[in-house]
Amino acid sequence: MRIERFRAPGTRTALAHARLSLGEDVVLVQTRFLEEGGADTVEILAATPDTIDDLRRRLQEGRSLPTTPWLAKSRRPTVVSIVGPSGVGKTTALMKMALHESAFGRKRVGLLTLDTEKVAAVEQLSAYAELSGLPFEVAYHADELKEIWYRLRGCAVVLVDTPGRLPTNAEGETSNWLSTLRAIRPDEVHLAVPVTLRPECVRAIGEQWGPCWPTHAIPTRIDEGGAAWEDVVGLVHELGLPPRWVSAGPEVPGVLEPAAARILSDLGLDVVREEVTS
Ligand SMILES: Nc1nc2c(ncn2[C@@H]2O[C@H](COP(=O)(O)OP(=O)(O)OP(=O)(O)O)[C@@H](O)[C@H]2O)c(=O)[nH]1
Ligand SMILES: [Mg+2]
Repeated sequence: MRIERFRAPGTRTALAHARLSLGEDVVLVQTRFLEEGGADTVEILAATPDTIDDLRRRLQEGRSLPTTPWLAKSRRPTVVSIVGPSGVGKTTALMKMALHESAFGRKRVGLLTLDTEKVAAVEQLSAYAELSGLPFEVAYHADELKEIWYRLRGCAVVLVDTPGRLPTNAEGETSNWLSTLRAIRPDEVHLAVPVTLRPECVRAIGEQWGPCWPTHAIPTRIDEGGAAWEDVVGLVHELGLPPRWVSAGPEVPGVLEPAAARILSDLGLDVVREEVTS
C-alpha cells in the first residue's frame, strides 16, 4: 500500500516523479497549486491502484456497526466513543451523531461524558442533552459505571465523550479517563482529527491516541483552511482507520457526512449505497 506526495515546478514533472516512484499506472488522488519560496509549485498526491482498492475496502468496513458476542449476551446498548486532542471537535461531532437520523436511525440515544476536569465541559454536553431531550450521565470514575448503565438502560445507543487530554502520561501510565473508557468497553472508538493538519501531526496523534484502541477515524473541520475531500483520503491513510462519518462545521446538528460514499465518488469509484442504520 503506497500513497505519496510529490512536488515539482510543473504538473508534468510531478507526474513523472510519481510514475517513476509508484509505477506507470499510478492513480492521481489530488493536485494542488502552491507558492513555495516565491515560486509556483505543483503538489500531487498519488497512489498505486492496490492502495485505492485497499482504501475502498477500509472505507466499506467502516459502514456497519459490529455486534460483538458479549454485546449480544449482555443486551447492553451499543457504545460509541469519540477520542482525540483538545478542541478538535469531539463534542460537536458527538452531538451530530446523536441528532442525525442517518447516524443511528430512530434508536434512543443516551450521552455519557468522561470529560470532568475542564471547566464547563460537563455543562456544555449537559446543555446540549437538555435542549435535545436526551438522557445524560457523567462518569468521574469506573466505579460509577454499574449505576450509570442502570440509569441508561432504556437507550439502544450510548455516545461517550472524552477529554482532550493525552490518554497516557510521559511514564506511559493510563489516565483516569482512559481507565474508565476501558472499563466501558466501547464497541467503537472514533478518533477525531482535523483534516487541516500536516501528515506528520496526524501520524503523531494516531500514535498518542493508540492506547484508546481506536476503531475508526472521524475527520473534522473539513470546512476550514481550504480543506478538500482529498485531505480526508490523506488523513485516513495516515491513521490507517476507516471513517464512517466526516464532521463539517461548528453548528449542531450541522453537517455529518457519510464518509465512504463521498470519498469514493470523489475518487471516481462506485458510490456505496446510502443506508440508514436502524
Ligand atoms: N469550523 C469548524 N469548527 C468546529 C468544527 N467542529 C467543532 N468546531 C468548533 O471548535 C470548537 C471546539 O469544538 P468542540 O466540539 O468543543 O471540541 P472538543 O474536541 O470537544 O474540545 P475539548 O473537549 O476541549 O477537547 C467549538 O467552538 C466548535 O464550535 C468543525 O468541523 N468546523
Ligand atoms: Mg469536548
